[in-house]
Order: sequence, then structure tokens, then C-alpha cells
Amino acid sequence: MTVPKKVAAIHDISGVGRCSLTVIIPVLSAMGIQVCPVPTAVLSAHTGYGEFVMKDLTDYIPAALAHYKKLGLGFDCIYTGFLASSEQIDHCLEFFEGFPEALKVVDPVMGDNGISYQTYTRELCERMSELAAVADIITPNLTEAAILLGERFPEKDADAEMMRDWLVRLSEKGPRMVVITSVRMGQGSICTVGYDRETGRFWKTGGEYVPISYSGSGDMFASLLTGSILEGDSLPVAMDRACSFTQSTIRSTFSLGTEWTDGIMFEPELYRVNQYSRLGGYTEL
Ligand code: PXL
Repeated sequence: MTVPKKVAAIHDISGVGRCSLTVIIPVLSAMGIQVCPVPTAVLSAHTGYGEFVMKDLTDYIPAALAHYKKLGLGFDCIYTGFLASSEQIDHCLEFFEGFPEALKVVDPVMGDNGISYQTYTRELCERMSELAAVADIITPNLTEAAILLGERFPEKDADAEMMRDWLVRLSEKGPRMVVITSVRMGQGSICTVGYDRETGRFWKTGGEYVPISYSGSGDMFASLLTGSILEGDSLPVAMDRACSFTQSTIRSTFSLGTEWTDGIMFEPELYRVNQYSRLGGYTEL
């Protein structure tokens, strides 16, 4: 047995509707990784419910950082996600500076389906690129990639050339690895595309489109990708592992007929999170 890797997870916790920390903690824990939650906000339900109560924890983050520095501990990874205020960008940057050895993963959570989330201000969206600039890995969905690049959300299917262009331009902003999720690439497929600047190679994983977008799917994908990279997997293997588990969990959730707001139903599936066959369900983009 080895000592589990340790991830500081800077995300919100939502009481109802699986997403963010209620997905990240079980998924990474099942992969044998310790999650140290640094909550950015507590919500009664995620923003997809339209109505919710939210307690902003902006002041908490620098206090937690100061305590961890005082304890003299280290993290293998700092992983950021849903933020509650633009000041939290500064606090995440301080966390990254405080643990320079840690892998920096930024899930630039801002929106989905071409629309930004209710609580996200223009300033917060604009400042998200400051976090992306210092990250090692970013995992935007197509909506968030468009916001980071100042592009319009593509209404039509994307093609490989456009996605390679977006991946390179996002990587030029700083991160070595860029993975864009929820990309429709024709023939009823929904893909994930990735680029590793160090190898100069582009990758694609994907599967059949399911006509419901369950909350927490992006959090599950980014957690699996992070866990897999921390285990030493290459980018295409990490993408495939994350994509295949997330997609099969989406399919089993779909079979149950629950509301999208209820989220991705991972509880019955978690036992097989490490059963990746490494058959290589990825191709070059
Ligand atoms: O899954 C992203 C996410 C995280 N946290 C909150 C959200 C969402 C998406 O809707 O509302 C509170």
C-alpha cells in the first residue's frame, strides 16, 4: 500500500443535485486519492434549479490556505472549479503560488449549452482566463472554451480543424494540456478533444449522444482525468478512462428516467471506477 495522493479541491458544495464536491469527493476517493475540500460556496441546490440559497465562502479560502501553510503540509494537486466571486480568482492564484510543486488543474466552470451560469458575473468570466493561464491542465466544455477564447458558441457541429485551432490557442494562453468536453462532431456523436503541447499531439474520445445533460457530468469527467493523470497515465489514456466511465454512467442514468437536475447517478457505478480495460478507445484528432 502507498500513501494516497492528496488533492486540494476548490469547488462549491451543493446539497441537492449531484455536482462539484458531492461528485468529486466520491470519484477521487474511489480512485484511491485523498480529497481535501476547500469549499467556495455552500448552495442548497445547484444553479440549474433556478431557485436556491447560496452562502459565499470567499473569506474562508485565504484563511484555509494560511492554516495549511502553517501546518507545513503539501498537496500533489490543486484542482479548482465553480467559484462564487471574482475575488476567489485571486485566492486560487494564491493557492497555486503557495504549492508550486502541485499539479494545477483548472476546470473553468462558467456555463453550458452556450449560456453562462446564473451566479457568474461578466468580471468572473473575464478573470477565469487568469487561472487558465497558470494551469497545467484545463478542462473547459465547449461553452467555456468559447468564453475563454472570446468566440461565439458554435451552433453547428464542430470539425477537427476548428477544434485543433481552439486547443492550440487555449494552450498558448498557458496550460500544457487542454481538454474540451461536450463537443458535437456530427453523426450523433458527442466527443472530448485534447491536446498535449509537450508531445504536440491531438486526441479525441467519444461516444453516442444522450439527449439529456445531467449535472455533475463535467465534474465527474474532470475528476477522473485528474486522478488518472496523477496515477501517471498519458493524456489519451486519461481522456479515454474519464470519457468511458462518464459516458457509461450517463447511459445508466438515462435508463432510470430521472430529471437532469438530479445529476449523474454515480452511486451504483462507483465500484467499477478502476476497471478500465486500456483497450484504447481514443483516436488522433
Ligand atoms: O457542475 C458544475 C456546477 C458546479 N456547481 C454549481 C453549479 C454547476 C452547474 O450548474 O450550478 C453550483
